[in-house]
Amino acid sequence: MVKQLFHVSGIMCGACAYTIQKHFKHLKGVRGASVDFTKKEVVLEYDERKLNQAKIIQSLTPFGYTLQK
Ligand SMILES: [Cu+2]
Repeated sequence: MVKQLFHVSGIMCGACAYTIQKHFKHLKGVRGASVDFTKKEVVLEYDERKLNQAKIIQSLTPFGYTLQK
């Protein structure tokens, strides 16, 4: 299990945070997601055998948010 912090660009408010959190909760391999829109950060706990950074970043692109390490 890996715990990693990403910076999120495009996140503006609580609704964005909710959307992102909901998305990650349903993404296979993610165990935990906590989003802080004031800091524009998301901390993810995920199974590195099922997911990697590239997949995580890609998964959020259709929602209009960009993740950066
Ligand atoms: Cu928003």
